[in-house]
Order: sequence, then structure tokens, then C-alpha cells
Amino acid sequence: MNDTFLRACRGEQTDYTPVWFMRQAGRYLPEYQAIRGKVSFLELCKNPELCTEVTLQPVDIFGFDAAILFSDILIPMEAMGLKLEFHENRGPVFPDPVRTEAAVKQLIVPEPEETVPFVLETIRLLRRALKVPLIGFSGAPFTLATYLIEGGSSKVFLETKRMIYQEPTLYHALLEKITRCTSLYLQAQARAGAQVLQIFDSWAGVLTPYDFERFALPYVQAIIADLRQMTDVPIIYFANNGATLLESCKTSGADVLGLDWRLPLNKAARLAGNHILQGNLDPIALFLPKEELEKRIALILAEGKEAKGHIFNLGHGILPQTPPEQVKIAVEAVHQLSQQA
Ligand code: 1CP
Repeated sequence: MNDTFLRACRGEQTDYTPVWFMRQAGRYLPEYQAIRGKVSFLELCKNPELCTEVTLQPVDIFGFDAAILFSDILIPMEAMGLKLEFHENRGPVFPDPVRTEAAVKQLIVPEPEETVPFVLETIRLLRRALKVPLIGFSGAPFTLATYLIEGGSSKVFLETKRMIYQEPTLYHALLEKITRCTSLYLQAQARAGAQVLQIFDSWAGVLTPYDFERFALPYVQAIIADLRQMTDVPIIYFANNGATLLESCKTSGADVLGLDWRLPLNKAARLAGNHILQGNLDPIALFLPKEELEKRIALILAEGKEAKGHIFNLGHGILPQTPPEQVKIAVEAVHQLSQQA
């Protein structure tokens, strides 16, 4: 068992800097495309054997130090009673957006073992197959709410912010339900065997720091406080585009803070205090020539030394256009350069 990543999450010394990439299983891999050619995305998410296979692919091919459960942040939202579709090239769609009191009342807080048994079964299968730690995950309530309120992806988040500003009571009622659902969902993942949990707040960065502290962070704090009651698995909180939110994020309760590429790790370390940092290579830096890519990686490793601990990652998910051989170069560079240092 390679427990380097787990040790780094706990703030222990490691022989080298562990590395994994957000969205490391997925469309940039021909091995993933081969499976997706046969089943839809939702069918894939609900098939534990196939989910296990695509989770293992990047770990086997590139030697990542952690695996992340293959699923999607919106799977438990479907379990709340919503219709969810994935449209080719458009991403997730909720045909009936949640914008009224009646719609919020209709949502159920699902029992994970009953409604998403395939996720928990995937975790159990993976724990038997893996030689590196397994990361479970969820979306953060604010990020999840944007999909429900907008009816899918968004650029300006007008409907979400309109609800926050004009109907804060309704917004709070919705977020409370999503928070309860997410809390149970992550607890079930820990019980099934997830060894680390990451909360993705992909759209946190669209909020002002003032609104983030009132309308996003408290729900994350509640989930983490619930988790701390029942498990000691390390918790990673990733607030994307969150350089201006970092000081607030210190109070999330997470052990590790994920960072995008907009702030160097050494500066982040000064703001983040006693936290381990995860990040923060620009995903498009994977398109650099080998030597340049290695230079960027060396720089991030050097900057990361100023943090309490460092886990190497991208600053956001890997892009589908990324050449797999560049991923190989990056993982090897992190391992080698961090050993020398
Ligand atoms: O066509 C396909 O094969 C579907 C593409 C795809 C994949 C491979 C989607 C649709 N989701 C996923 C897997 C996925 N999603 C993982 C797998 C595990 C891994 O990391 O290897 C994870 C962790 C997620 C999480 C996720 N889904 C996030 C948070 C992370 C992030 O990138 O910010 C978000 C925002 C989603 C929503 C989503 N699901 C899929 C798409 C295309 C999107 C984003 C749409 C948008 O931009 O709003």
C-alpha cells in the first residue's frame, strides 16, 4: 500500500510530494473513451464494475498517488428527486429548475444506501483493487445549488444570485436540504471505505467574499462538522477561483485547502496558516514543451515548501484535449523533482 498521499493529508513527512489530478479519469484518456463509446455517462456512473475500471485507468497508466472515485457531483442531486440529463457537448441539464418554495418542498433528503447504492458499491470494489488511497467526493452546497437553480451550467449565475438577493429565505431552505443530503452522502462514502473526502466548490469564486461567507461557507462548515463527529478521514476543500476567499476558507474545518493557479503557493501559504495546500498547476500548462513544463512543476514544488504540507495537483480539472503523454511527464517530474529537493 502506497500511503504517501494519506500521510501528506495528515501533515506527516513524506519521501516525495504525492500527486493526483482533478478529473484524472475521463475524456482525455482513449481507454475511458472506449468505455464511454458503449454506455451513456449516466449509465457509466451507475455501473460499479465500469466505474471501478475507469477509476483505476489513470492510476495504472500514470502512477498517481491517489485514486478518485468515478462519479459526478450531481448524482446525489438526482437522488433528491430531480430529473437529470447529460447532453453531449452541453453538460448537465436539470429540465425542471428549482426556483420556488413548492419545488424546494418537493425535494427529498435521500438515504444514500437506498438511492445511490452503486456509488457505495464502487467504493467497496475499489478498496479491494487499489494500492493507493481512495478519495471520495461531493460538490459543495453552493456549487450544487447553482446547477439546480440555473437548470444546468451557467456563466453569470443570474438566477442563483437573484435568489440569494431577493429570496434569501428560499435560498436558505434549498441550501439546507442540499447540505443535509451532502452530509449523509459523504458520511456514507466514509463508511463504505473512502479514505479522504474532497468537497468541490467549483463556482465559489463567482461570489464576493462577503456573500461567500454568508451564502456558501456556512454550509460547508456544517458538513465538515458532521463528518468530524463520525470519522477522522482527512477532508479537502477546493474553492475554485478562490484566491480572494482563502482567508475565509481557513474556517471551513478542512485539513487541506485546494488552490487554483491564480495565486502562487508560497503566497497562499502565508494566508492559509496551518493548512496543507493542494495544487496548483494551470491545467493548460500540460500543453507546454517538456522542459518548460518541468520548470513550472519545479517552481510549484519550491513554492509549496513554504506551506505546512503540499499535495501536487492541477488548479482545476484536466481538459479533455490534454495529450496523455504529457500527464506521464508531469507525474514523473513531480516524483523525481520532489525527491531530489
Ligand atoms: O461525456 C462524458 O464522459 C461526461 C463528462 C464528465 C465526466 C468524465 C462529467 C459531466 N463528469 C465527469 C466525471 C467527474 N465529475 C468526476 C470524476 C472523477 C475524476 O475526477 O476523475 C468528478 C470528480 C466530477 C466532478 C464534477 N462534475 C464537478 C466538480 C469538479 C470540477 O471540475 O469543477 C463539476 C462542476 C461537475 C459537473 C459536470 N459534470 C459533467 C460536466 C461536463 C460538468 C461541468 C459542466 C459545467 O461546466 O458546468
